Amino acid sequence: MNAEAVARHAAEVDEQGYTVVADAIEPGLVDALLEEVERLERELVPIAENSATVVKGRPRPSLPPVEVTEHDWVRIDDLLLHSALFEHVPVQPSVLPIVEEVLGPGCLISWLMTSTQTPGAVAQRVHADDEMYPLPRPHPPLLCNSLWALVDFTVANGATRVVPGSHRWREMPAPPFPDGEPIEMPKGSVLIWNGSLWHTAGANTSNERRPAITMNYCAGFLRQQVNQQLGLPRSLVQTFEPRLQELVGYGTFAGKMGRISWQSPAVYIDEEDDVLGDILALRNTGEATALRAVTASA
Ligand SMILES: O=C(O)CCC(=O)C(=O)O
Repeated sequence: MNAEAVARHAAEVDEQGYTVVADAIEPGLVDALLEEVERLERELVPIAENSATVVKGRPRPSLPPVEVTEHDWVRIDDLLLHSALFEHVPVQPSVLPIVEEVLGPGCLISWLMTSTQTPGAVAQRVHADDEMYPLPRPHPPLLCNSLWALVDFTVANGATRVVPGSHRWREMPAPPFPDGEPIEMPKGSVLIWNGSLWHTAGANTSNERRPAITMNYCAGFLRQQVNQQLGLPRSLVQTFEPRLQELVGYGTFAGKMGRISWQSPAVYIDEEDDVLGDILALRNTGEATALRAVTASA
């Protein structure tokens, strides 16, 4: 995407709170992602549920199996953990530059998951993704979400609905909730919005599923909603391209935030052993000495 298009989309996010990038994703990748999402929905063990949500991921034998057909909204979290194919998502050249323009270059992956409205799914509560941040609104962009349409989004199948301009409101989303405007868009399009924008997944009144991927980024000075450093084994992160390693958190913000012993965590990615072992050994020696001193003086 050229600089002019990036600036135009970022300006739309600034002005109306959202933008749509048509034909953002190459058709072969969209089809492969769709296939992979469907495979995971078949193969992963559900680990958490509530009345309308199934979140799937790591097996938890203690939880009873959940029939997907009982539910109308299926989500799979931590997609980087589940398949190498999803590594294309956070670094997508038609999306990431727009997000970087909105949040700044040090932005991070906050979450990467599926959002599938199955037939009969009710609408979500109208919400803003940044509701949990205890800051007066409006505020500078903290989150920027991108929703990837893996099929055509229509009013009938539950296209995302947005409330234009609401990212500039002082109020938190509260009843009576506005209906919002449906964003109908062809398969392969990506809807990008400021995390303060009021929005919702629409009700799916069709007979077709509405699968999507939600790739959410946060500003580099914020805590990521999903813990990407503990949630992704280092042996897996070692295989990521450098930009993806940064996006999951192996870098610093403003040269300082996120550091380890005054270095970027990036320097530790490829170490097989505990690179902090030497420091730990010194700590243990120091502790033993200090303990002896305490015992002697007691
Ligand atoms: O799936 C959608 O249309 C929207 C999802 C969403 O709003 C969310 O996850 O916060």
